[in-house]
Amino acid sequence: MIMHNNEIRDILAKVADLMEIKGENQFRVRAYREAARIVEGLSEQAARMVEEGQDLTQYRGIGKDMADKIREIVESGTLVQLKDLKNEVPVSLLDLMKVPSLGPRKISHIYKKLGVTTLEEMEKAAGQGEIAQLNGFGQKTQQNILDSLGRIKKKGARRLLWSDAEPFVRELRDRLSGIEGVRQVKVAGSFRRGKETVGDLDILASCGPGREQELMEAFVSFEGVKNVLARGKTKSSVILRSGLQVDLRIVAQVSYGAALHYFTGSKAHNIAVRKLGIERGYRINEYGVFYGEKRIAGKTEKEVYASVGLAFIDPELRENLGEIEAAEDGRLPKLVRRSDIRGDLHSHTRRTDGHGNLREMAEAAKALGYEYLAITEHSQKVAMAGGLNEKELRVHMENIDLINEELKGIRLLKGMEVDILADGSLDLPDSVLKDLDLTVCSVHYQQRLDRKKQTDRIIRAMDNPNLDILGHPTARLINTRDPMDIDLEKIIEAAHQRNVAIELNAQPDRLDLPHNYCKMAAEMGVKIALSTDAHSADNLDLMENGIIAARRGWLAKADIINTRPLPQLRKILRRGA
Ligand code: DGT
Ligand code: CA
Ligand code: CA
Ligand code: ZN
Repeated sequence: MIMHNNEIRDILAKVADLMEIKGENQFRVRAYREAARIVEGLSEQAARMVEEGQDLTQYRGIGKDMADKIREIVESGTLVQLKDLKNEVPVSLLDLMKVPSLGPRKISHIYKKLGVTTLEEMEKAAGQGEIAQLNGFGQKTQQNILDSLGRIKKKGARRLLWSDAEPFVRELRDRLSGIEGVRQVKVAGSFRRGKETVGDLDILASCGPGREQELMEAFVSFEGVKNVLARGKTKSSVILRSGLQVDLRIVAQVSYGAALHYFTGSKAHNIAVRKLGIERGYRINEYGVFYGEKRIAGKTEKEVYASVGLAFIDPELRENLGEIEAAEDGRLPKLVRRSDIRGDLHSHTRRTDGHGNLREMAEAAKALGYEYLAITEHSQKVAMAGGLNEKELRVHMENIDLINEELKGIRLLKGMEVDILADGSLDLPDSVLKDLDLTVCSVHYQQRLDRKKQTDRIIRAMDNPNLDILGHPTARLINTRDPMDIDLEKIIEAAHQRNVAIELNAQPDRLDLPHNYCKMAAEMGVKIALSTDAHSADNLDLMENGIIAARRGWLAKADIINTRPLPQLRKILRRGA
């Protein structure tokens, strides 16, 4: 199994973190971080490029040295430099990076002053008030650290983001399908349901008679396997290098549908379906649907559902959150598909914190078959990213006009990601906002206001008719930052009254609006903007990821504004009204 881009990224990022903790030159640290970012965003496999002898320095931000490092990672699975760093800096310090308010510099400071090297020692130091005493820390930071530690402990092991599991799934599926005699290979479990994070992977295979042993043998001996937890005739479990557990089950073809249904879950959904079976006198398990000793269904999932009088339910809906009732009443949504999407409504270029220029972004959007792409740079409040003031925005708008004159078959929309300030006002004057095609308005600062203040702040922002789309509404970062404390139901209601659309941000660690609220919004008639928030041309591909999240949120084509042709989209954005 070749190194995935995400694995290479993790090693580069680890080196950057350890170097920074150690206090090495900022420029060198940044080079590793930049390389990590680029590798993550590549649409091709870096490992394959290395094998084919392609030149990685073709990517801006990867120099000759860094290309050599990446080759070393691909060829040896690690970096000598990483091993050296681990000898110089306690590697347990990297665990402290899970605390959102702690970056490498703060960690280094705490380590040097207090000798703290583990989460436990950190908890002790914070509990005894030692952190607050340090220069530049204070009570508030100390409390944040304690809160985060509590959360980390509660959550236990980190779950892998869906998009980080995806390359492993693709590779395992390809390899297993390629084995002679193998008939079906599907990944079930939370991955198939498109859950934001997955605990482990559950693969189901079927094969011709007598082929089982060969298949199991091939599975447990992949070079990406770190250790084998169990090896049996019909079930084996392994841990991959990345720490991800994978279970492979071989099932008979007559049972394949029943097994796929059972192991896709969720458990709550299975229980509800089984109950419907019991009402009809059926027994439903992973082997099939049985009436007495007679198997009445099980080859396909469709058969299993049909046996209890239901239409096929898309895996993304199987959480027992109303899908059974909807199937009974014949009102399951026709879920949105990738091909329904006609454009992207949130993107950044290198004018602020993105990495492509206007033309590159436009060409990439065109290559995806889009009709339009909104360029939405940050506003002035986000100084770190070089956010634009009114005058700079005017110049940027002119640049977009110029590019639009030359472009064929794709239209750049003049947008802006405008900060929602603490009092609910927008970061740029209406005089310029009204001249844009659309705005995405988001909270980036002061995310810890109390529930009422935060909710009021957002609703006040929506009072401004120049707010078209509420951006990443909860500001959560999956695995690293909790959602803001807000009354989302009230906000969705307010969006409905004001005819504001809400974003479903497709960044893999955002997926914000969360799925249960997508469903709520759609039920209230609030429209969703499904956007990638792309910071590079490659990033526009994250729409695939967004589609899965949208489907988990019960969204149909009609619920999403960027399924509309441009003239209709303009009408929906109130500016067109
Ligand atoms: P994960 O791995 O934590 O992200 O979540 P899942 O949903 O993949 O859960 P997992 O891997 O423990 O099990 C896969 C599926 O197998 C699960 O979604 C439903 C089914 N399953 C597992 N245990 C049970 C059970 O005790 N009862 C029923 N009805 N189904 C089960
Ligand atoms: Ca699983
Ligand atoms: Ca499992
Ligand atoms: Zn943002």
